[in-house]
Amino acid sequence: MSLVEINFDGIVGPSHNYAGLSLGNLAATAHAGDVSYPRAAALQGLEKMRGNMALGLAQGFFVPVPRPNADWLEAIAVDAVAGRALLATGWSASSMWTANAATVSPAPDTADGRCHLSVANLVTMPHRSHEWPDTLRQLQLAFANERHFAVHGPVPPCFGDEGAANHMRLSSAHGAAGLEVFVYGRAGGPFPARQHEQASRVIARRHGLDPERVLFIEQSPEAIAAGAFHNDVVAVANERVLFCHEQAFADPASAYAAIRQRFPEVEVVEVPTSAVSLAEAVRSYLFNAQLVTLPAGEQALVIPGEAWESPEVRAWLDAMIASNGPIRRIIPVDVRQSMANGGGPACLRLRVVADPATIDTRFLLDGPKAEILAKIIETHWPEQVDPADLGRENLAISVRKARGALLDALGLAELA
Ligand code: SUG
Repeated sequence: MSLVEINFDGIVGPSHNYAGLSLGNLAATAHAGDVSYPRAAALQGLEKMRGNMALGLAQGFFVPVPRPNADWLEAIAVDAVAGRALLATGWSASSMWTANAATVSPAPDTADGRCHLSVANLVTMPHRSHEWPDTLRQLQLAFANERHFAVHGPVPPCFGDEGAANHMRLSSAHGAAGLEVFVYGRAGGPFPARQHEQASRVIARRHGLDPERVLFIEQSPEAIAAGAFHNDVVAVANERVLFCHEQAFADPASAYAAIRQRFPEVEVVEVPTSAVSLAEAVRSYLFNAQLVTLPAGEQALVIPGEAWESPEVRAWLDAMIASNGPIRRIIPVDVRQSMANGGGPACLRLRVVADPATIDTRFLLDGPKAEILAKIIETHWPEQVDPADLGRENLAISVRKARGALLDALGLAELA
């Protein structure tokens, strides 16, 4: 069986909008009230997937969850006096950021030799707290093969869990046993700490991870206060490489030492604050990159265009490439519609190390299927959404119709 890394991107949903719902996510707050472009957003995401496939990487996807979520809006008794922000919580396309869909422990890391996935409860933000039942349905379909996968429900909601965005894996190769690093935040700062330490510990136990190959590291409170609402805004790992900002962790020296002790091969590529400030790292989303291993074995960094255009970031990247470091290629991509809500290239994908032959093919992408997706999006996704339109019946009808057309085309009627 050949284990490879497959990135499952979330297709940007037809209700993609800027409602400013995520306190502590500076991009989302800054764009609150702007008009969004769901069709362009979904096509940008699809183009990123196509670009990664052209690099020779395996690609999967998840479909948007049903919106507006009538059960949720009824549960919170939204009416004319409830307010626009509460209404918007039922319309969010936030399931597109599949780095928050689940935490994944590949088969080589687990006691029973299966790949374990725990759907994230996302309890901290009301608009994301009701994603998980529909996400779980997709995980149960895509990874239904119980010989190879174990799909878990959410951690109890008293412990906030935001999934893979706060989880990194270091290994000599994707298919080898790895060190799983969970990063949690501590409450008390100006913004919510969305990943609780206990949630991460629950996941490590239920996935059957070897305690010798697990670490729990505290995220730096300054990073959260600067807008790094998930660890993947300031750090990303791939195989032997940990790429992070100097201020990503509360105690960086101890964090690196603990990682080195358990995984001596690690290569830490740290960007100093003197080269790229925390504020610029968060603004440019340099670290919200896909650090990938290309088929020839070299590592490439798929970064948002915003990072490529930042003079400080560009200067650091140029010097890094010239120095012959472990990251050999930089690939900028345009995901501006998602970025305006605080979701870069890395937020848009969930990494699963598995044998593609064990996965429901309906969730795997190839060239012809990408063509079909593009046609559906071009035909059915609204061109633009003004937040003032949320709640309108004609928008609800077109959003539901768009998702229905997608499910029909993919043979996924059971998700309707
Ligand atoms: O949860 N934005 C998302 C962005 C998630 C990014 N994911 C990772 N870092 N992995 C969030 O904050 C904004 C929605 C709005 O305001 O309308 C939002 O939910």
